[in-house]
Amino acid sequence: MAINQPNILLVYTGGTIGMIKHPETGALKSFDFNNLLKNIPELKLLDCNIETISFKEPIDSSNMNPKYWVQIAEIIEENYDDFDGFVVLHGSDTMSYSASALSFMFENLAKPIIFTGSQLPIGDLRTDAKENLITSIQMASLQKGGKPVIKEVGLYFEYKLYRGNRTVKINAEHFEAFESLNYPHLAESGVHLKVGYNELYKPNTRKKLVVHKNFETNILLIKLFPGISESVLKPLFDIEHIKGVVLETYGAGNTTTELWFTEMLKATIKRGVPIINVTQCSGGSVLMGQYETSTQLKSIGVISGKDITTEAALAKLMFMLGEKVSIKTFKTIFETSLRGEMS
Ligand code: ASN
Repeated sequence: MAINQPNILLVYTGGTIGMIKHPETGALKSFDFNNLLKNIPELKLLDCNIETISFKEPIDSSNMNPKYWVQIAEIIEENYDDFDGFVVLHGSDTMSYSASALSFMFENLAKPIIFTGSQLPIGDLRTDAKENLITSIQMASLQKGGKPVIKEVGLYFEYKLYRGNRTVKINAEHFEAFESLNYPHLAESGVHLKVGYNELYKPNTRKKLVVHKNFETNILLIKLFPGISESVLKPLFDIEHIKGVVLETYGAGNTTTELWFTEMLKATIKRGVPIINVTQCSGGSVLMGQYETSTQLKSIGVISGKDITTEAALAKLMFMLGEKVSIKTFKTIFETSLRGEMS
């Protein structure tokens, strides 16, 4: 390894970036990591030392789950002291969920963990994979006074670095596949790499890194729609082992005021099951009490997700339930920003 150059660990989990087309069906399928590296000789030109670790069996990120999150986190944890930054190659479909989850897992993170991937495989002539990968490595290598510039979980795609837990996948075709509507991007790649120093997360770096690995997956995500019925919804809320609910509501956190609905939520909260209110809108915030159609939610103790994304709300709920946060403090802690995921 060349000295005085940042050491970067590349973690390959799968995703389109490393896929090839099945010769008969034409469907994209994960391929091995060496194939991916062969396609980017440019990596040798970067001013950093790169080492790589791959999932034994790379996955399409639609198969992502908390067990894999722990696998990614353990790879990073085991190598934390030996590297200055980490780049996680991941399918774009669930990248925002994973980036959110990892942000909660790594408390007092003092180094960059940058998620990236691509819309076209690395072997494709018009691929977006090269730029995404190369610039992600450069972002992870950025240093000031011998210390990493980025000390959080980021997501880099199509010339922009975002805070991972603020992103959503907004397009299945465009190279610009992600957006962060409630928080500005952290950096931009043009002729120069432009870093928004004011936007970067500033953790307490004197505190020791703690890696949390427990997630509760017995939760519900319910998206409201006009006509949603008691007969369908009630049995779901009555499931005994449901530990938490994310409710995707209208606008600024509004719902139907029909009595059955409010009573159902009230009974669920009484059972000690937290209900999180997030908006279906891509941008903006929940503000319970702004309309009559959300006042009832506030009074029964529904938790405000404020301007959190659904992806980050799910990860935060699974994480906090996994950490066995007491029901007494659950609301206060959920409504507090833990990793810059809400304003
Ligand atoms: N299905 C792929 C995945 O998420 C999509 C991609 O990476 N662009 O693994």
